[in-house]
Amino acid sequence: MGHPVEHASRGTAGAGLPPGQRLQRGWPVTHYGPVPRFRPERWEFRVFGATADGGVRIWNHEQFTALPYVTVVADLHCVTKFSMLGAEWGGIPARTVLELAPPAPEATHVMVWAEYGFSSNLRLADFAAEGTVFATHKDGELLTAEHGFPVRLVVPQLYAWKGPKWVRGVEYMTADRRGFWEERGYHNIGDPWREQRYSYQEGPGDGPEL
Ligand SMILES: Nc1nc2c(c(=O)[nH]1)N[C@H]1C(S)=C(S)[C@@H](COP(=O)(O)O)O[C@H]1N2
Ligand SMILES: [Mo]
Repeated sequence: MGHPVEHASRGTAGAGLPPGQRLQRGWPVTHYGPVPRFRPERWEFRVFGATADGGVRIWNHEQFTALPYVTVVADLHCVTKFSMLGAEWGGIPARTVLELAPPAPEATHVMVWAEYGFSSNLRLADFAAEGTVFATHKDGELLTAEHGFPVRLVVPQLYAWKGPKWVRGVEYMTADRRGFWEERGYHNIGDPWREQRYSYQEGPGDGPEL
């Protein structure tokens, strides 16, 4: 892999299946729209919005993938009710992005942006959780195109739609705003242990008005 492993973290693996989920054999491909083509010379990872210094931070592919590499063992829970347990994700911790391109003190949420305008919103605390990782690898192998190469987000404690494949950047936000699926009927928070699948289940304070 060419990267030293800085530390391994447990993510949320080992906790079993959240309510209503069933185990899936293998690793299905689930997403909306086409698989984007990776163009290394045009690819960049952009951190923008409510940054601490008001600026924009950009890494090209070589720079981004040279950031410290960690592994996280975490389960993947799709809201359509299948789960994949015990994957070892390798990549760059979201915390590293927060350290190198810090948000303004007023930032409360992030929008993670992917190719074709796909997005998902997260509370800053979920983004900053120890297991949240911009994965480049799974089980020691580079991600394939359909699974998000070159970079996908893994947020172990939330449903998998909260982890965009083909990530291109992060927007720091001073108020919550809904991402792609959060605008289209899925829950704004998406905690699988509380079965927060659909927006009609949201309580006061769970998300912005629809
Ligand atoms: N860019 C993008 N990322 C996405 C999606 C998508 O539609 N577009 N779907 C999400 C959903 S609903 C799931 S379950 C996982 C599936 O990841 P996999 O195809 O690697 O199993 O990707 C997530 N990331
Ligand atoms: Mo999903």
